[in-house]
Amino acid sequence: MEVKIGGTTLSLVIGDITQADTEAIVNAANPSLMGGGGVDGAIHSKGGPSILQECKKIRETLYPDGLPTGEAVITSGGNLKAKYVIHTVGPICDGFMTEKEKQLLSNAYRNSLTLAKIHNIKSISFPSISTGAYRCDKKEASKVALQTVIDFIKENPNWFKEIRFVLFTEDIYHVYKQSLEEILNVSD
Ligand code: AR6
Repeated sequence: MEVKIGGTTLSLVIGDITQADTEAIVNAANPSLMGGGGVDGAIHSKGGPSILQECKKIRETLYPDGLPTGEAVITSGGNLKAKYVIHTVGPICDGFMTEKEKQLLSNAYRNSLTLAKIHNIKSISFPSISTGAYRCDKKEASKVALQTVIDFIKENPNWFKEIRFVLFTEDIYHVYKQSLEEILNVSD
């Protein structure tokens, strides 16, 4: 599914984010920035050891206590097609999301987009942050993700050429598609 908002294409696709050909991809990391399972594991394994090296540098300099939830940092993309990886940390939930968890998830998307803009990045792919190991309700997380991205596009018209959600399964793709249709109908 694809919609145009101002000069930006917002697209939803089913796939593996490590294959994405956007300038940047976003990693659903944890505060250690030392890798893990899910998207994080896939990005480090396909991207190669240089990404971890850069993450270690970031821990030594900017964030000795770990990357706080909702914040974002950038490394190169190593062997990936994407030139950059933006690492962010979503909230850990227990199913349905509290207002605080929604705010933290929104911060993770917004801070990733802001960092991309600072680095002159015009196309970016996101996974569905916090809906795997971090167990946030998929429907609620999809609404927060999409609304945050749409608000950013409206505040920064014509900055991004494409913002893409690369969703790993058909199930999560359909959750995002339904949420996007609901958000667009309401705002029409
Ligand atoms: N491409 C796109 N989406 C993927 C891929 C992939 N290659 N692999 C998994 N997903 P998760 P979280 C989907 O657990 O919930 C890690 O261990 C997956 O199906 O990767 O934010 C980190 O180190 C799900 O829909 O991220 C952290 O400790 C979504 O990506 C923790 O997990 C997010 O699942 C972060 O948990």
